[in-house]
Amino acid sequence: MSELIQAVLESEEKNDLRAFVSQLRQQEKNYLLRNDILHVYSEYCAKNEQSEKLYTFSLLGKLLYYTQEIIQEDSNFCFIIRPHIASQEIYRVTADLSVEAMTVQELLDLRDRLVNKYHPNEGDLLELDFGPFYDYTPVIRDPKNIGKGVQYLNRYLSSKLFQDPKQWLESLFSFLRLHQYNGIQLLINNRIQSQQQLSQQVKKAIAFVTERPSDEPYDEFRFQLQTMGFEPGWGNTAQRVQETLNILDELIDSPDPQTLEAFISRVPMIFRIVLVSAHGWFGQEGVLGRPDTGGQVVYVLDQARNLEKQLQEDVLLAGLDGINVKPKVIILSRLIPNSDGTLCNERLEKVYGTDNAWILRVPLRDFNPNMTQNWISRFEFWPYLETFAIDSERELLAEFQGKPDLIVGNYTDGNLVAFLLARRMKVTQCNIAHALEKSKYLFSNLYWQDLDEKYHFSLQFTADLIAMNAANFVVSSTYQEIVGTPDSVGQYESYKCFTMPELYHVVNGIELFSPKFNVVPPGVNENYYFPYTRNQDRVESDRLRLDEMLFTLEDSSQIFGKLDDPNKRPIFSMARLDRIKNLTGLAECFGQSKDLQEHCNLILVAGKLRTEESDDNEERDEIVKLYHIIDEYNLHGKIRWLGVRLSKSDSGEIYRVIADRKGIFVQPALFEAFGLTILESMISGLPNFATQFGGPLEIIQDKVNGFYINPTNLTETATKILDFVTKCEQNPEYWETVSQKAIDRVYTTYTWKIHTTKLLSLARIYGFWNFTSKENREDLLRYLESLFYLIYKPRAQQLLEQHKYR
Ligand code: UDP
Ligand code: LCN
Repeated sequence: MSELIQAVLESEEKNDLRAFVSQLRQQEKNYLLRNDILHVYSEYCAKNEQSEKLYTFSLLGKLLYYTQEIIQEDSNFCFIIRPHIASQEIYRVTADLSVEAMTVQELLDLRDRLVNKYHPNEGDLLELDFGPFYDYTPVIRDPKNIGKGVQYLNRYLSSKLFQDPKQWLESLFSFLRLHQYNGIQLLINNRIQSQQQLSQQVKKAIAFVTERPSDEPYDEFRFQLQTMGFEPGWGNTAQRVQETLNILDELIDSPDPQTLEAFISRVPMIFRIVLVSAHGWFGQEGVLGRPDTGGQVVYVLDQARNLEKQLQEDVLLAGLDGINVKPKVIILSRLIPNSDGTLCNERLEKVYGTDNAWILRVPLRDFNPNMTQNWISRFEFWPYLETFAIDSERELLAEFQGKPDLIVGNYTDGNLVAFLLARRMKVTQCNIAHALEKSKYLFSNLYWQDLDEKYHFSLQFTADLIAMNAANFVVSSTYQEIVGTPDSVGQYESYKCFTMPELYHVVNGIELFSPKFNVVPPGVNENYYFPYTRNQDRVESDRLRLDEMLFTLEDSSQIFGKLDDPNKRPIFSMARLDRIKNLTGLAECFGQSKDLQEHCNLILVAGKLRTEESDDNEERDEIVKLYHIIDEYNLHGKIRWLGVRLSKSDSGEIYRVIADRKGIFVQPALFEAFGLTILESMISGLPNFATQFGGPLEIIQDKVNGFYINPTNLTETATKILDFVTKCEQNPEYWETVSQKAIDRVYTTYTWKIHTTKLLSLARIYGFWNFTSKENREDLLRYLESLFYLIYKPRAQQLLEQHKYR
């Protein structure tokens, strides 16, 4: 990119750069983000005769397209350029247009100066740098392969196997001896004493099983195999055992990535899984739509169910049912004594539709009953996590009668608990962010001190850094969650380099090219969410009841608004009432477009109707704002706002009822990490108009199976919806086509079966890697522990002090 700046300077466009910089100088803001930069540039271009050419095709246009931020200090400008995904270059451009590269440290100092928090005379600030810990681990080279960690790792491991077969086969042999279930030895016993013997015995065993009828059950030849050195775990029939042994034989002879993956994926090593979803409300009924409780709960419950199912299938196939292997999945959450009619005060609750998946709730220690007996916002939860982890460890050991094989954290708090548990129990740790708040709240790090009273981001971002670096592997729902798009920074990427003024500087917060990152999107629960056309699976009385609730029922306790004409096409949205979800933005967009109101009604399902029922700041603000918009644009008669908490089956049927009326779903979030409502509504057959900021950009293919909207551009959004609606009025088949494509998209790409198969395969391969690699993570983990004890914990204790007086 320096070349691009150079090219601008050496071309005729140097004068444009000079004029643009002088225009920048007239801006009120001295910190411009990409949108601001493009805005100033388009204003600049508009004055030019060849404005279009200058904006789109010039060298300067290209340079500014890649510029994420411009910071003005005195007469100089700092350009932060992102020439490629996951890369950053920083330049100082002076008044006379000389350009020099700046270091990350200089940039962070500059940002501190901008908020008057730069105090060099008081000594240096703590600088966090995780770079050195990744120096001795493999890294992906091409950014397009970021998020395909396991593929890379398999290639890396099998090439090692190839280069130094003796050492690696030794490791493989030791790894195979490791596995047990409740004290019962699996795979190989001590009749096989060396790696050479293993490869001889494998050939013998193959010859033995090949002679047997392919469908002969394992139990009938178990003892013969045992005398050859093989224990349960190879397969449930002669054929399956033969296949598994063949794969191992091939791996020993000529290792390649596919064979390695195929073999490790069959190793029976995961039977007990913990999914940590620490903050409340975690339950199966009556929790969705409350603050903090949305997709994560849905995701974790579905994941638990499907993991159990997959583990059960794996156990059967591996021939382990004969020795009574019973997989168990525990969702670990907090117990909330004052549970407001939910089951969040119950210690143990079985997950519906499973044999052995449970929600285990562990109470917070009673520091101040006002806090610990009640729901606490996720932003206030930090002081309780360490003791929660200590108490949970005890309970988990008792419930499992031993250690788990995998700990999956969810969201910052769950990930930190997963780190503490994994460290104590020496178990593989997986991170799932769901949403990283750092990129959700603009300037959340730069102004952390101003926001700390409400959000405590200093704790959250420190916890994020600890957990994401500690994790053996990270599961993300989209590629852009890790490294964004060509023009926007990814959520994990935003942890790469940032300042927390007066607290610390992060010069390298995470290695985005590490193979620990894996994109594994979630699915939808197909029992509840399915196409509206599947009439045989729908319950007519529910359909009628929900149709009435959505469009005509008068019940002011939970429904606001009476429609003048309930038969207009419904524009539907459902979300928690937090600011980022931006339901108020959708109401405003609808309010500003008389045309849209002509053709459609707006139907919102959104948690609550009254501020006095809410104990969440953002939720209260949003409620007030929504009423204000309804009045301001006089939307009475055109909008229904349902403050209901739906059961799972009702929430599925609601989308279908909207689809019966050929409605559409709008997801107007200012940023959406992934967006389960998009999958739910698509599989139900609803054409979607979803935010272009975040995950929906990967779920939907624009104008094929849905549409992108820019929710900050109300006029454009209204026009897009109106165009679609008019097109459907002229040609009803258009709605059907988009609807069918939306359904197909989910079935082909977003299923829990795909998710769990991949997740378990990751858990096994990363487990194997940890075992075989001589990589010593202890130094990294010690560094992270220091952060935890020296930064996180004292701050958490300060917050606890404040909580004592609430
Ligand atoms: N949901 C619900 N009732 C509501 C609001 C949301 O049942 O009033 C459900 C919705 O069906 C979806 C989840 O909560 O399953 C929201 O997940 P999403 O990923 O869309 O957003 P999040 O709330 O996690 O940010
Ligand atoms: C949190 C969010 O904000 C959503 O975008 C996701 O869909 C949900 O978690 C599940 O991962």
